[in-house]
Amino acid sequence: MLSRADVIHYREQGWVVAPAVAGAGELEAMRAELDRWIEESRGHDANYGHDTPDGKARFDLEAGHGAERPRLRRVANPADVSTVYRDFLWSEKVVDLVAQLVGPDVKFYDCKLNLKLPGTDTHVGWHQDHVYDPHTNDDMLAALLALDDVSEENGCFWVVPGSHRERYSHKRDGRFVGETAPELDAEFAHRAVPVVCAAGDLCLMHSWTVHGGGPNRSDRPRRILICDYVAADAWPLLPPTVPSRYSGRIVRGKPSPVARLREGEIEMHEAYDDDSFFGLQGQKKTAGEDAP
Ligand SMILES: O=C(O)CCC(=O)C(=O)O
Repeated sequence: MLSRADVIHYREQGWVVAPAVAGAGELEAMRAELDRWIEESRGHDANYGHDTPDGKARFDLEAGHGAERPRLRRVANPADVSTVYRDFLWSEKVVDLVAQLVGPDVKFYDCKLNLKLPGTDTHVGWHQDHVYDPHTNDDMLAALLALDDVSEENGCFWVVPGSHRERYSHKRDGRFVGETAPELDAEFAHRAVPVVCAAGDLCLMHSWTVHGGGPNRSDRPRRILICDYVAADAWPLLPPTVPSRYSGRIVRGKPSPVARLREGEIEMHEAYDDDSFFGLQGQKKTAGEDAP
């Protein structure tokens, strides 16, 4: 359960960390599954796993990836292909936390594993998740589970407190680029705080909170599981950017026969071809492609 102070922190700052949500056994099982995928990636020289609802690759590789030095950076919707992930993300203890912030009725939307393995350059540009998957209202959040101890050294993500009340364009020259304008980088870097977590901690972050992060400069992996949940009465305004076979599934409470509308404007974007948001944000350094 989140305390009253935790809920206030989320409402005021746009994020909060619930400690020790995943137990040692769950972490071990999730890491073992992921280790198997990293091993499997050694046999591929380009993004692979097109058994997804939109045909995009489930397994996204950074440039420089090879059998000797695997650089898997993203797995789209691990819950679609692994009961270990599905069981955790739909567990009562997790959806109850989510429900305290967007509930009582909650839908699963999508999930992904974001990896910053030692020696990779993976970084994440400043962005707001809601822009990727606009909904009729703002009761939507990302739950980010640390699979490793996460610090500034191994590339923790950074959040901009209070930015969930702000709106920024994620377009450049009219084209969706999935990150805010470079002129804002210094301001966000100044305002942002690092989300330092122990393995098993779960950060709950509002879908409008500006966040991003730098590369892993350590010799330790930084692996996180990210899951988007929405209130049952929040309906998508665009097709999901990372569609899951379970997108829209009720994981707590009951379905809503209505869409609740929030007054205001939301920037809409065109569909993009990249397998993951790393490519969209300009990190074209995907295995099998030339770096820009
Ligand atoms: O991997 C990270 O550090 C953050 C990922 C992220 O911002 C996202 O997937 O929206």
